[in-house]
Amino acid sequence: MSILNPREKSLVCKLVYDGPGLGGKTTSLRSIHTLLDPAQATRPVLLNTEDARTLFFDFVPFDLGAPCGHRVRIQGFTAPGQVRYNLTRRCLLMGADGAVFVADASRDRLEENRAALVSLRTNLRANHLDPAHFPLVLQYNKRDASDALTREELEAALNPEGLPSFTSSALRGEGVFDAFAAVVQRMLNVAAKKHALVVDEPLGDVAARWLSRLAAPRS
Ligand SMILES: Nc1nc2c(ncn2[C@@H]2O[C@H](COP(=O)(O)OP(=O)(O)OP(=O)(O)O)[C@@H](O)[C@H]2O)c(=O)[nH]1
Ligand SMILES: [Mg+2]
Repeated sequence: MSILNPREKSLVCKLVYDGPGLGGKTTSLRSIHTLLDPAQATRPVLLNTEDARTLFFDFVPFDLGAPCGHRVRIQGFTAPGQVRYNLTRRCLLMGADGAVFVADASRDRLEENRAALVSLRTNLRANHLDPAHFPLVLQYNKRDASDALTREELEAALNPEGLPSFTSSALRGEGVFDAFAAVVQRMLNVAAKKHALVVDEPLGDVAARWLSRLAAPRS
């Protein structure tokens, strides 16, 4: 759960990238890290198998500066996508403040996406987090794949709830940051409300604006 330290004026939130195996969670987190920390002052922690599949988790801390006078840090995690690591995914969601579901837009992965999304919601509930009110955004990755489903097909199959959704190619660094900014906005607004953090403008809105300015020169 988000931690507010009033003496240090800092807020720390936990963000988890979840989704089916090989969908592009690790690639997405690395792409955000490259944009937010081009000098690579912080090093991602990647706990992989030999063939670069996530084994436990990846971890990258993001420092979003001090919007509204409070230093905001995001602890970014990716879960291992392989079906057999469900218990690890469940544990990683403990105390999460937001999540990005990275779907694989490849046509033959639709059922795995569906199952992974159901599993994410089950794991949220197991952690006493209500999926209906939890800051969650969908990222339809691998839109560059030749057999990629269209945005409309993915929306119809995965998003009847109308959650915020974004198409992306993590490999090309496209769309990933938009999904990140959207989840950060929701997550920080919820956290600020929970901690009764009084600021002129919703904290998440200020952070999202700062993030979009940061991304602007690249688009
Ligand atoms: N074509 C294409 N390939 C991608 C994209 N994103 C990731 N990949 C590739 O897909 C493979 C898996 O990417 P990862 O980021 O390791 O996937 P993951 O979701 O972390 O996988 P697990 O850790 O096993 O759950 C790698 O070979 C990536 O280079 C994308 O947007 N387009
Ligand atoms: Mg991974």
